[in-house]
This record gives sequence, structure tokens and C-alpha cells, in this order.
Amino acid sequence: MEDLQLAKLEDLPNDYVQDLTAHNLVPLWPSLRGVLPPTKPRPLTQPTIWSYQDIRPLLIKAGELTPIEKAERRVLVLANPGHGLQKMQASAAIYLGMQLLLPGEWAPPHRHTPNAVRMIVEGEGAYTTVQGEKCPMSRGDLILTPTGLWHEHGHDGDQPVIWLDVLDLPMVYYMETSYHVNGTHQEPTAGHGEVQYSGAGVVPTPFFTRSDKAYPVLRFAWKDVKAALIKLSNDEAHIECVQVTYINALTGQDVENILGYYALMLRPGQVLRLPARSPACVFHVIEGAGMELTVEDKVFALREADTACVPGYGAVVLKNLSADQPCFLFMTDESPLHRKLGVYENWG
Ligand code: 1HN
Repeated sequence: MEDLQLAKLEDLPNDYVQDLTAHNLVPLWPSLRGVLPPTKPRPLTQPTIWSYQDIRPLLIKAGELTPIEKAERRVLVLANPGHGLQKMQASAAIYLGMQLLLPGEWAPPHRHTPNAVRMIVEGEGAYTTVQGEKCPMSRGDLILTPTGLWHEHGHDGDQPVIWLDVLDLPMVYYMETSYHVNGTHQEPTAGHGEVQYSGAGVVPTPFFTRSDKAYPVLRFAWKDVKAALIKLSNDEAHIECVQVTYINALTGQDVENILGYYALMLRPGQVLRLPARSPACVFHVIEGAGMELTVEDKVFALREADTACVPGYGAVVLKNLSADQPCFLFMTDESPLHRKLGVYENWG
């Protein structure tokens, strides 16, 4: 049935509207279709691509213009124009930023309510210490800094290190729950979750007890995740979507509460159609000779280290443009949040 046209604010007498305003009251009907559009949402999130070739020189320039002491975190935010750049949102719930740390620099310790991950894009020799665990950074590694955990970044190498930060900041900020606390330098402690939990299907259980750590593994080395994708692809040659999810080894759930993290391998020449689902999604090329991303009427060409964001509710087609090399992608989406809220949908 066609939606009926509802009355507008202008249809009401001025003095009546002023009277409502004076009493902090608002009529619903002029805004009803806006907050509850027919048949599908109208996301502000626009399909957007950020090319690493564009970002890199601007980030290096930020390194010359602003010392780390004056920035704390030297980041250029990947802002979706559909939300307005000042909102610093890639989507409703996803924040993206490219962060630069130069040799010898130190980004001081703090903790905060938003959850973060880092996907390392370039350089060697930097590290993040998360709640005492020193996590070296290499290209393609995923390092978690979940809500409430102390973290600081240091750099013992001799080249710039650049990584992609993904946070659920827009959501946590919207809920009026975003804040940070500064801390003191953490001396690295013994023990690495990624080593202890590296046996597939087994977890440490000294004296029959499992760890009560909420986040047992903080660093996922790219060499291990890449090997898992290649093994999956070889073992199930018929499988269409060669994808893995970063999960918590103790719970089997997503590694963080609000955003989901995945790695995907496109075989040489592969065209992969992803279903239209409610969550917005981010794609970042870890390794590959080029791919094409099609969403709605937009086609983006992505090279290594490029990042793109797509709104929910649209089908996405990924195409590996190389005929002889696989293409490896890092993906982030809002599906843990959507599932928890009960609004997750897969329209196929
Ligand atoms: C943050 O703490 C980091 O620790 C990076 O490296 C980006 C963006 C917004 C709020 C906190 C970091 C951030 C951030």
C-alpha cells in the first residue's frame, strides 16, 4: 500500500508551534517518515574510498607539522562525507583513522571506553603495549585494544610506521559513554596470548581452569591469519567465500563487543558477491595486485593499503583484478552490534 502523505509542520498555526516549543514538545507526524522511512533505511553513510597514495604524503606531512607531544595520537581521520566530515564517522558505528608513529616517538598510555583495533599498514619496529603485553607491529597484524585496557605505542625502528585504527567511537560517543583516563608507562609483562592460544582447538587450562581474561589474545599475526586463509582455500577448493572471523578463543564470540573483524581471500580472478545485510562494512586491502568493489551504482578500484566503506542494506561485489595472485582483505562491520540490538538482517 502506498504511504499516505502526512501533514507538515507548516500546516500548523505558528502560535501553536511556538506554544509547543515553549513546553519542550514536538509533534511527531511531520517527522514520522524521516525517523521511520518506508521499506528500508536511508543510511547517511555513503560508499567512500580512501586511497593510501593520497593519505600517505599528508600523514608524513602531519609528522613534520605536529610533534607527537602536541598530538598524543597523530591521526588523519577517514571521515565519511555523508555524515559530515566533522563527525569523524566512517559509518553510524565505525570510526577509521590512519596513524603515524615516527622512529623514537612514544604515544603515552591511556585507556578509554571505546574499543579499538589496529591493522598495521606499513613499517617495522613499532609496538603497542596493551595491558602489559608488548605487541610488535608488522604489516597485516591485527592488535586489539578492547574497552578499558591500558595501551601505549612506541617505536624502536628507523622508518615511519603507519596503521589503520578502527574504533566503535561513534556508537560509544552517541551513547554519552565515551571518556579516557591517562596512565603511567607499563613495563611489559611475561606471556603472550597469541602464543598460548595458537593451538587450533586447544586452550591453556592449568589445573583444569581456563583463564578469566576477557580478552585472551591481543595480537593476531598476519602470517598466521594468511596461512589459515590459504589452508582453508586449499582444503575446501569448492568453497566460494574464503573468509575467517577474528574470534575470542575462550568464548567463540567476536573479539570485540560492538564491531566485527574478518580476513578474506579472493582467489586469482575471483568475483565474489556478498549478500545485502544491515551492517555497514569496511574493506582494506592487506595484500594484492588490485581489486574492484561494486556497491549500488558505484565501482571503486582498490590497490594495496586502500580502504573503502559501504553502507548497510546493499549487495557488494568484490573482484580480484589479478589473474595469477590472490588478494587478501581485512574487513570490519557492525554485525556484533546489530545482532545484540536484534536489528541484524541478511537480505541475501
Ligand atoms: C586512540 O586512543 C588511539 O590509542 C587512536 O592509538 C585513535 C581515536 C579516537 C579516540 C581514541 C590510540 C583514537 C583514540
